[in-house]
This record gives sequence, C-alpha cells and structure tokens, in this order.
Amino acid sequence: MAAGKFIVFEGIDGAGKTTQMKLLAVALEKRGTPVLCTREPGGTALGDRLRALLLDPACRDITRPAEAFLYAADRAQHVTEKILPALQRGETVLCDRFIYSTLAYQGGGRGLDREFLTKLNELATGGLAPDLVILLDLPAEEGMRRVAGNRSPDRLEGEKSDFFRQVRRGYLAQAESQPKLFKVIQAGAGVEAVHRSVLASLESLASVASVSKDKFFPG
Ligand code: Z5A
Repeated sequence: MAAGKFIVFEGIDGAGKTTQMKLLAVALEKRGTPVLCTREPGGTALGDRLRALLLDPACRDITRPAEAFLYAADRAQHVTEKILPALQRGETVLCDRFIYSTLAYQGGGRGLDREFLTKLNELATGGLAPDLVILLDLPAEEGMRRVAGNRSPDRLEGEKSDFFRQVRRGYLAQAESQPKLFKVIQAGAGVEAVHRSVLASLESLASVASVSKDKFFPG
C-alpha cells in the first residue's frame, strides 16, 4: 500500500492553523483522499492528558527543560500510536503543530539549546519528517488579538507579546533554512484567500496535487 503524505501546519497562536487544516481536510476528502486530522499536544489519550497539564495556567512553575520533555513525550506517543499507522494505511495526515513548534517555542521563545531540542525531536519521532510544512505567518500582536476574542488565555497565551515575536522569528528562521520543506503563507489575509494559498502550496506534492483551488472557491 502506498504511504500517505504527511503535512504539518505551523504558526503562532491564532495564525489560523486549525481553521486551515479543517478546510484542507474537506478539500482533500472531496477529491477522494483519505485524511487523518490530528494535533500536538494531544491526538492520543496520553497526549490529551499531557495537553491539559501543558496548557493549565496553574502549572506556571513547569521548568523549561521539563516543558520540552513533556512535549517530546506527547510527540513520541503520537508518532507511534497515530501518525505512523495512518501513513502506513495510505492516509494523508494533517497535523496541527509538530517538531517545528518545539524549535520555535522552546528554542526561539524559551531560549533552550537548539541542538538539545533537535536531539529530543529525533528521539521522539524516530526521524519521521513531514513532506510539507505550511507555516502560517502572522505578526504576534494580530495572533494575540484573534485568540483574545475567543477565550481566557491558557498558560502559554499568558506570555508577553515579546515571547511570541521571538517564536515567530524562530519559525521564520527555520523556513529560511529549509526552503524546500516550508511554504510560508501570509496568514493576515481572509480565510478563503489563505485557503487558496494552502491549496497552491500542495502543488509540489504529487499525490495530492490534483486538488484544484478553483473547485472549492469558484470564481
Ligand atoms: N507548543 C509548544 O510550546 N511546543 C510544542 O512542541 C508544541 C506546542 C507542539 C498549543 O496550544 C500550545 O502549545 C501553543 C504552542 C505550544 N501555545 N499556546 N498557547 P493550542 O493547540 O491551544 O494553540 P494553537 O495551536 O496556537 O491554537 P489556536 O490558538 O487556536 O490557533 P490556530 O489554530 O492557529 O488558529 P484558529 O483556531 O484556526 O483561529 C484562531 C481564531 O482566529 C479563530 O477565532 C478563527 O476564527 C480566527 N481566524 C482564523 N483564520 C483567520 C483569518 N484568516 N482571518 C481572520 N480571523 C481568522
């Protein structure tokens, strides 16, 4: 059975990852591509419990390395239990955040050593890498404004805007150093315009390239 494609959505909080991942899933399914949508942290029973801990404002004393280990534990379980089996079944996996979040948040934002984080990521993933990373790029203030309208801030969203500016820089540096893997999309545009850009970014992926952006937003 042919292996499915692995597509990761990345970006700061409020960039629109969840919105765009769902739109892409619908678009692919309409074309007959089997899709699994998942996210980090979360995606497994263990991951859901780790997610609750990681986002709990009461857990503000988690140390920086402990935080990195918790995200890695979530990822190790997620890759083995959910992502790899789906890829082996031939499904296209759409994942809201992956190793690049660790490099951007724990590296760029928290200042942890990049080599340490890269090793941790390798350990957690067993070397699994996506076919495409869609980076939805947005100024930190705009992302914070979007999520502020929705709910009270979780543990990380309580961070200052400077933190999210560093995270954004962390993402852009990764995209610059891996231009074949990353597609950077300006996420400040409207939902439909961003979706069109997401569809266009799939052109490099052979098995999902038949998705026509005109089909979903005619005219
Ligand atoms: N984290 C980490 O530090 N290290 C790691 O390794 C990993 C994660 C894996 C996960 O929380 C947290 O964990 C996250 C990083 C950290 N930091 N925090 N906090 P999460 O999963 O709850 O947070 P998130 O992934 O950032 O989700 P989010 O805040 O919901 O953002 P989003 O998925 O990118 O956006 P959205 O839900 O699609 O849209 C947000 C709002 O904007 C919503 O009202 C939309 O209707 C609106 N929206 C979306 N698109 C648009 C456009 N184009 N225009 C206008 N409005 C829009």
